[in-house]
Amino acid sequence: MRQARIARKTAETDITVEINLDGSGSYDNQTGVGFFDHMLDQLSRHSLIDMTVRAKGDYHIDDHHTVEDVGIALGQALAQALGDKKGIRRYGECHLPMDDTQVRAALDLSGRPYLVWNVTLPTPKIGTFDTELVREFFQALSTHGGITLHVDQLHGFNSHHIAEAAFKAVARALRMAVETDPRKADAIPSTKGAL
Ligand SMILES: [Mn+2]
Repeated sequence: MRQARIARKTAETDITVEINLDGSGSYDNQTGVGFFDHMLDQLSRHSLIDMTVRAKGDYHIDDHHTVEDVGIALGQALAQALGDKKGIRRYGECHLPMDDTQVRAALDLSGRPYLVWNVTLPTPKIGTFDTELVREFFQALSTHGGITLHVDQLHGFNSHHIAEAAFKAVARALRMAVETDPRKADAIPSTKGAL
């Protein structure tokens, strides 16, 4: 069963994450940060990874620790659920249009964290949400999931659309990468024999 549960408690945040890679995109995400819940819902819905996230954070400071630490826990959950990565496609990509915006995501479940982030959110806030936290989330996801992740904004001028297109593009790319390749379901997809 490609599932994982991560509980992570620090002086700043208290987080639990449950995922099922072979899900149907059902979700129940409650982080105390409304826009971030909306983004996590997109991540689940468009990756078809079932996702339950509960987070309590030090919101009296700001939302930074909560968003970053959910990224850490979700990355850890992905790595754990993938296990030895036998049979997966490994690579995923997507060009995701959303009205004025197009974002491209390309990723490799390589075990080698690397984030390339060519995304410019034109406003500092989306509602009460700090737009710089979008990058913080994907940095944490990449680092703790062992994901080489490239996200490029091809165009777009609306911050909500750009952020949402980034989450949806990564979701679609993840869906592709975690899927089983029926032509090679019994092998780890690397000539090194390990990922
Ligand atoms: Mn939206």
